[in-house]
Amino acid sequence: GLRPTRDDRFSFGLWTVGWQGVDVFGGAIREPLDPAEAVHRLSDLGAYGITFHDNDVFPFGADAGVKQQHLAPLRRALEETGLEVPMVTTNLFSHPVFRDGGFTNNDRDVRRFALRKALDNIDLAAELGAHIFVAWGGREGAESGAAKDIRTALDRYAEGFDLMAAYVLDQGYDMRFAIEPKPNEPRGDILLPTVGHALAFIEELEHSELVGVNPETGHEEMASLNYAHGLAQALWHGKLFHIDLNGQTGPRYDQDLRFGAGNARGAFWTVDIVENGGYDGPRHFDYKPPRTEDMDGVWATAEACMRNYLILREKVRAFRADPEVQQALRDARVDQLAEPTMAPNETVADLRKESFDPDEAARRGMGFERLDQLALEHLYGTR
Ligand code: GLT
Ligand code: MN
Ligand code: MN
Ligand code: MN
Repeated sequence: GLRPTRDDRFSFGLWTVGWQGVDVFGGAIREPLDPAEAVHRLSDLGAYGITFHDNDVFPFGADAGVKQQHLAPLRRALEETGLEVPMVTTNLFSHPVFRDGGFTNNDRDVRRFALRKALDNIDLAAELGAHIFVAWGGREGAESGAAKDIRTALDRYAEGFDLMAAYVLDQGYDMRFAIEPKPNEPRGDILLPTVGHALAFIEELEHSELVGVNPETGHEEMASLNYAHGLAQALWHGKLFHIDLNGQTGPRYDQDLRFGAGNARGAFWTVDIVENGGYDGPRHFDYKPPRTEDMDGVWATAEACMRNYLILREKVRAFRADPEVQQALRDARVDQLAEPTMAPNETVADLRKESFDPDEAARRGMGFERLDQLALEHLYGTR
């Protein structure tokens, strides 16, 4: 059905429904949202979990006492609702000290401070039972040329992940890291701008097995990339540790629309790969309720994220179960792609002696458009 249940494993960042609407051109248009209230509301709507940055819950610079004061009502709300905290992340971008980033800041003191802040929050994440620690390095980047030596910055970035990974191993935490790529905004050019960049970076890390990616719909689409393809490649590498679902309309600023808005066709293929590609983590929404909305509008968007996911899940299931689609898939030779190009004991010599008529093969249409039209008709609701 279209009613979310806990088994659907929908989660939301506290910063999503809690976004006060501050943007480059204007200040807050909504009151601060109490994290405990967010937990209760999201629970009532059918979510199974919430995620947060340290400073979504307690203020920057809070000492141990102040931290606990802010954490107590959140813990109580989690207990009352049974909601989980599958993922936690650190804010290394809002405070002015992070104007040039955290782990890759040119200023060594700031880098050391950023590491301490992240490590403290890893402890909290472990305590709350989170198994994923997201790292969005939104301020790790540059607007200018010579100010940032990218190769050296990547050394420091890797040093940061190596330290955090060694720390979780040392503490015996069951925790993995998920790097969230983004091409730009707030920096002119952000380091690890796409899923592909992040995957390559991860392979250079000391504990690469503990590090994967957290791709966000809008961030890949800002780079004109195909989000579903990015998810598929991350899965292929065994690196899809977490996902940030939202909506985006092409390459422009980061819109963070509710999931299913924006590129609806992309959302269809996103749900298809998430459901059928072997991903078993939370269906996490990272979006921003538009500034036009009051709190009723905020809860309407949260509900819509889950509802749109479930609508698309039904459509994807119907598409995959449709006998005409199954025939069209065979006509498109999708099954042939699964067959290795070389048979088990074949050699290059076998390959060479085969006769082939390229002109005949070149006449075979692929039948992709008919297949794609069937998908669109499932999406548009005519099948
Ligand atoms: C910030 C960013 C998101 C990240 C969050 C995690 S914070 O809102 O725009 O894409 O996922 O740090
Ligand atoms: Mn995100
Ligand atoms: Mn975004
Ligand atoms: Mn965002």
